[in-house]
Amino acid sequence: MITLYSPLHEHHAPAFEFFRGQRVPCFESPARAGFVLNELKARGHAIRTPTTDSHDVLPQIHSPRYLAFLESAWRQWLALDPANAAMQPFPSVWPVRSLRSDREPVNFTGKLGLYSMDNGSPMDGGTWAAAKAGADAAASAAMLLSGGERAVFCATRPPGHHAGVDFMGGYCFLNNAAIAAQTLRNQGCTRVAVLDVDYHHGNGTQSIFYQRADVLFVSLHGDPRTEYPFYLGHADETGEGEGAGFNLNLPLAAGTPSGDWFTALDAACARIAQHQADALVVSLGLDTFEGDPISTFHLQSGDFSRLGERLKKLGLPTVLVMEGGYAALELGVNVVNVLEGFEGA
Ligand code: Q9C
Ligand code: ZN
Repeated sequence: MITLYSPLHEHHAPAFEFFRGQRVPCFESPARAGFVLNELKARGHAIRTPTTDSHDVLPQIHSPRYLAFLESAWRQWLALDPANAAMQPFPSVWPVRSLRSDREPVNFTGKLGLYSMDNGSPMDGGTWAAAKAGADAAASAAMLLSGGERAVFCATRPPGHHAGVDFMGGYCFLNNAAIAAQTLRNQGCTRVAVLDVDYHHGNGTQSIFYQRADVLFVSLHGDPRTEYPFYLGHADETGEGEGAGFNLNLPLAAGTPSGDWFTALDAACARIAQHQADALVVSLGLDTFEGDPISTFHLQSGDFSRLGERLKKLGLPTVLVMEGGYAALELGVNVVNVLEGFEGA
């Protein structure tokens, strides 16, 4: 299967994030995509640069004021003080319950909090270009499917599934999976399914499609009672309005054994088959891996081949978009195992 890759991701390389109150090197690093690229090349996979501009689909997923902020955030940060070039902006105040989010503050910190769900999404001068290149890859993959391609993988970073209509979060800025799904709809697919297998619930993707019946969202993930993002991803979230019945969450306890994970995957696939989708978008997080430094599931590298085989059996044109996965050394093997499992099935 074709992989879409843009080297622009390298420019998104913030130095640190906060972890247990300490500054630590970012888990979500350029090296992640480097290991994926190396493994793809070593195992003979075709790699192409994205060709479709996501400019027109972006405002179908994200709000104009959020896009305007994201595109100009680094310029605004530097305008405060040229010395900020060597610093990272982090939000420190958020419009939680009883505070207003309809008025955009003039103050940069005020805007950053308005457009963030956490303080865990470090930015630098290359963040917009990298995120936009990822969105372009997602749109390009959808276009390749409408041109008859069976499956396309987007080797994207930063990831996207925590980003909502008007906020960043969990290392995510633009929701690549949602952009792929919407592009498929624009290209004439009547029904699309998004399957999110990242360790963390895809709160952004769920919220974007929560009131829509045309895009089914199905996710298996660590139970939000104990796992990030904590405030979404429960089993009783089933969609609302037109979207009632078109959202399925399968939360799993921290530490869930791989056998139970694959049982949940079967339930997810059964719901997708029932949707009679024209196409599938997979939010491919690899942080379900045993060796992941911030997650608690136990998938082995060989299990990712089995995941690829199971996805293939859905029999749908498929876009796979890379999400999380922080055991960087093993990330390439785990990703390519999914792709080859899919191809071999
Ligand atoms: N600064 C994805 O896998 N952050 N995002 C933990 C706190 C939450 C993971 C560190 C993990 C987000 C796409
Ligand atoms: Zn994740």
